[in-house]
Amino acid sequence: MHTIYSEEHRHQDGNVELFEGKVVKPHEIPRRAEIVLGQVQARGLGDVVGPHDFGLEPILKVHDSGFVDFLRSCWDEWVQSGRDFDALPHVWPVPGLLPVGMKRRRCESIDGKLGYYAIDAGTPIVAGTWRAVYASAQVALTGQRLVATGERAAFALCRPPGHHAGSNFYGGYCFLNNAAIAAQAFRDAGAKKVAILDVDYHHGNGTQEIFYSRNDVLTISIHADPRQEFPYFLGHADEHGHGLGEGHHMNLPLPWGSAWDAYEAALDKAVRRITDDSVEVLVVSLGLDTFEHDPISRFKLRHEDYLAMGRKIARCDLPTLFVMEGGYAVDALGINTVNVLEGFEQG
Ligand code: SP5
Ligand code: ZN
Repeated sequence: MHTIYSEEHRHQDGNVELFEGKVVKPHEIPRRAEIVLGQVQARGLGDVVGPHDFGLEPILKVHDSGFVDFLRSCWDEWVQSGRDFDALPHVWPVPGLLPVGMKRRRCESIDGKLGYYAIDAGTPIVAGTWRAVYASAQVALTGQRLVATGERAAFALCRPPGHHAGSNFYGGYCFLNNAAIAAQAFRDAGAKKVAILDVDYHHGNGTQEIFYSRNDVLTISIHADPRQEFPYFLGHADEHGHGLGEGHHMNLPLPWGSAWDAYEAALDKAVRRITDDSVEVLVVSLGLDTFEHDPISRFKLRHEDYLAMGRKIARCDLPTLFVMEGGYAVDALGINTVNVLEGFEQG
């Protein structure tokens, strides 16, 4: 299968992340994408191609225009306010900070805007963030085009990742929701029903939010239980969709320490839900932070489990776009990623 890759990702290179009470070097670093690209080439997965530029239009079908404007102008506003280090939020409009009965208001101050749009303080915005984020979305859209025009599968080597970003918020190292943008593009290219299967260790809260009230995009996430793990406030087993979307969302939370046996049972449920529906195309949010040696996660998947994961995803028997998400055991990230993709091609 083709891999879509852009070097623009290197412009997202933050200095700091607030992590477990400390200011640490970011886990989400440029070397992640370079390691994956290296494995794709070393194992001869297929040609590597650059992205086309589809512009802002397909992004604005998923994301609020005020939010996109904020991502584009944030760094300049931050610098104009006299700062020269990473832009991070430090105060949030929780309900008690609003007058009773009033909606939260977007503040003119850049600090207010950061708190308005960010869900966490782990996701630094730097000078090159928008460049990298825009290219990452175009990488996903280019993969979408390849699959929509007849390829069985494609691998969008997106960085930064996307699944924590919602229609009007960013965080969890994510800014624009690449998988959601691609899924919407499949709809706009004529697919009647699209499924997004999210196998990242963390719940795909942004993807859930974007499609929660819709019945044309089935969203399924297998992840660490939010009662224990980031993003904490969403991703529980009893969230099934709302209104028209009722029954078109599925969360499969698993406890810390889960290994392949428990994971495989959840993946079987997800595959059954997809094959029971009239889904025409599959988008996989491919996070590899379920790995046993991931530094920020607590699942126990091993190298060989990713081959089995790819074979199982192939059982859906659908045109499939893989979109890169998380995975922070950087030295193993390429092996685990390409294992899924090779497993899929064998399956
Ligand atoms: C795309 C993606 O994988 N984003 C992950 C963002 C996670 N950031 C917060 C991590 C907080 C980890 N705290 C560990 C507590 C339990 N081990
Ligand atoms: Zn993750």
